[in-house]
Amino acid sequence: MTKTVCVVGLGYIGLTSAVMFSNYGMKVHGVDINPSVVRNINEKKLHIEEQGLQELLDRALEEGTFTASTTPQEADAFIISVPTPINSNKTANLDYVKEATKSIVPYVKKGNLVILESTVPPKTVENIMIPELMETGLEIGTDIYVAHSPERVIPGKIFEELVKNDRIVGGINEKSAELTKELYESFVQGEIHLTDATTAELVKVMENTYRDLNIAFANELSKIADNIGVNIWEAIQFANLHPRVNIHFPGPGVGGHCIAVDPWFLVEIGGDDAQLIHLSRHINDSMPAYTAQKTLSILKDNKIEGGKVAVLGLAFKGNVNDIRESPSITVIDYLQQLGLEVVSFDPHIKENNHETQTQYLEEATRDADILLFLTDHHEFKTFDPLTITTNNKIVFDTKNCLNRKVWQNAGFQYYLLGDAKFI
Ligand code: SAJ
Repeated sequence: MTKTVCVVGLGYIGLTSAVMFSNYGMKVHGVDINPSVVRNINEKKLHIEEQGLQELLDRALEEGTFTASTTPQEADAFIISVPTPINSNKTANLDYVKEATKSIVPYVKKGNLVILESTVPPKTVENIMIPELMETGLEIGTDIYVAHSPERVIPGKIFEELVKNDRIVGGINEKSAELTKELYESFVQGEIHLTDATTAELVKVMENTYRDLNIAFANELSKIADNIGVNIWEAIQFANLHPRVNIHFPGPGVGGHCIAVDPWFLVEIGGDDAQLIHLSRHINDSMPAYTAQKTLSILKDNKIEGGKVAVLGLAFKGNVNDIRESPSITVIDYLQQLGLEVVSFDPHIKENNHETQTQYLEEATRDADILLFLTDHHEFKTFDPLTITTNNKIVFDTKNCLNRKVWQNAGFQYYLLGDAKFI
């Protein structure tokens, strides 16, 4: 039975998994190449926002079941959980996976298990990790075991989903998969399904690509609805009453480090066979420009030339403080290119990450000609429009997160993305 775990990469997935293992009977050592991340963690300061994380980290540090540093340590199992971004030409950047694997080589001993958690293009375990692990001089598959155990958790509900979700575990051989299952069973209550590493890699990328395609469909529908006088949100809700239909929802774009990135892995390896996936990426990437253009049209419709936009929401989605690949940033760029002045506010992002950002709602809205909601944070849903001072009373809701009646009763003109009554 595995007793010690070394987790490489202390981001959303690495850190949350590390504190779970350390609260469920393992002794865990976490590694991050960024010394300030390590320093903060050791001082119980979080660099990421996730419900329940602070308590679990505090307990693990106090009980001594979790330590963190910038270098790996010997352990029974190694878990690699590092970013897998895309390069500017949309090809997968697997440098972090390669470097992280290299970094554990001096510490890997006979009988150890090495698990990749990061989302990767199919064949990464085989083509990138295995050659690095061969440097240990140990026999792969008999001396050391290797598996892919992709995470499936949604930011905002990570701890609930880490426990409850089923997991797909792919080993380079049966023993590798079995050992990985045994390790995760310490806290996973969902079923753990075993397969080979390449299948597990493909399954994970397929899941996120499914969501990207579905959202692209919703975004395309929202553009059609804008032109024909239909509220797409209502239409999708009705369509989803069909027992075999589950259309996702439109918005100002698709962000985050997963859904907007992983489909490119399939485009890269699929080439001409991945046309639908490729097109969906383009549709979703077209939404920030579309949103900016609609904002300008609304202003023009109200006889406002130029004007100031208060952008509400910088995070890539509601109730997180993560701005990676956030469509809000791209929307702001387009708004500025269209000659509009922008001030932005996000109650979840406590440090100014963007030149337009203010920490004060009042400062963002005071002289605004339009309030542009780009993220469905719960704080926004409960805003009382009567308490908001603006220059013009116009609101554009791109996430269907506001109560139309409440805003209209407060004297605002309410516009909804994907609602033709629009303009
Ligand atoms: N979005 C829409 N319309 C929707 C749903 C989402 O426009 O109907 C947008 C969001 O606003 C956001 C983006 O899509 O900008 C992505 O958000 P998300 O909530 O769909 O996904 P992530 O990136 O937070 O998490 C996804 C999850 N994958 C799936 O649901 C298949 C999660 O389970 C994965 O673990 C995670 O990717 C990951 O790490 O791969």
